[in-house]
Amino acid sequence: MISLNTHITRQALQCATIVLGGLSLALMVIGFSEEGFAGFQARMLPKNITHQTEWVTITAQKILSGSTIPQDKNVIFHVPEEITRITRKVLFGRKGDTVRYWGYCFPQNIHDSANKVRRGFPGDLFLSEAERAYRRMKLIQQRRRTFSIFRNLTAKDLNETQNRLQSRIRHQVEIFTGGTTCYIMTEKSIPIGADPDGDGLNNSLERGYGSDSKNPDTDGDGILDGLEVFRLKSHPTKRDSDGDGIIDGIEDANRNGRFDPGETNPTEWDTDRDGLCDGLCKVNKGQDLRGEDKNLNGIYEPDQGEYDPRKVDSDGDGILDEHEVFLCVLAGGDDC
Ligand SMILES: [Ca+2]
Ligand SMILES: [Ca+2]
Ligand SMILES: [Ca+2]
Ligand SMILES: [Ca+2]
Repeated sequence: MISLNTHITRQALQCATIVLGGLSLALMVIGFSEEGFAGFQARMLPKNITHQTEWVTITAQKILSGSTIPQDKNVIFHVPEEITRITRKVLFGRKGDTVRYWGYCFPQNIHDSANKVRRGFPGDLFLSEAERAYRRMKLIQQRRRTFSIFRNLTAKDLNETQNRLQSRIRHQVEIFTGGTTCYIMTEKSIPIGADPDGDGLNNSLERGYGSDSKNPDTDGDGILDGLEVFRLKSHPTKRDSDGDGIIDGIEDANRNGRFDPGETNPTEWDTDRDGLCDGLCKVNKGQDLRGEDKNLNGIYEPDQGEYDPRKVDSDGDGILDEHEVFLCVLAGGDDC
């Protein structure tokens, strides 16, 4: 007799689920083609390799720690139970704007849903932004090809709405929930991962940037890791990304990840480009310290001998800030 412990049993069951998932998917892909979507998959892959595409499974555990979805493969992934909800954008590292990917998620009870849906297949589709844009472009081309005033002159043709040519494939999934099994195919590899600290940067990307996946603001500068990476394009692990002495969260005063009017640019050391850095920087091969907001507090204080890092001529006297510093040095000033 072979005695099985529960751990092995659970693993075997998990395996069986994956195999079954793959099988039902294969059946659906066939169903997909019969419904007239044969060209859809072919758009992502050259025809000669469509039928020999490898199947890959990304486990819930891998998504928790962060993983990569390989390109041009049939990928099945399991959204971990630990995830209550995660947006499509965060789950796939916001790559959808530039990368074409598409997929669908199986309903929790596949057999019930299969009975309810008579045509097509049960489940919800998702398309990346780039895939949607590509499909729109194809649709416009198709419409141009099929309509000709010399051939299509009946009242029916002329009154035809755009719907006739539109595919029935619609983007549906924007939120993924734990316990769901989904299929995805992507033209370029993309990061996939959970986002336990809710900073918008998934665990695969957090590993890549070296940021802390359990701390939403790794460098403690007041701006969330996700905002730094995707919006501000600053360093999530560096408090002063541009090295001008002023920390990112003081430059981006409202900490919304944008360089707004009235703020200094956290990713450019000389916001007004007058030759003096926003805060305090070493010049003359490190011999002198020069800058505008010298006490690095984000406030322009002229009585402290500061210049405004947002203006080339802080006091409006017609002499540019850099020249004022030059004159100050010439006069032998010790705090220029
Ligand atoms: Ca995160
Ligand atoms: Ca930060
Ligand atoms: Ca700075
Ligand atoms: Ca400046």
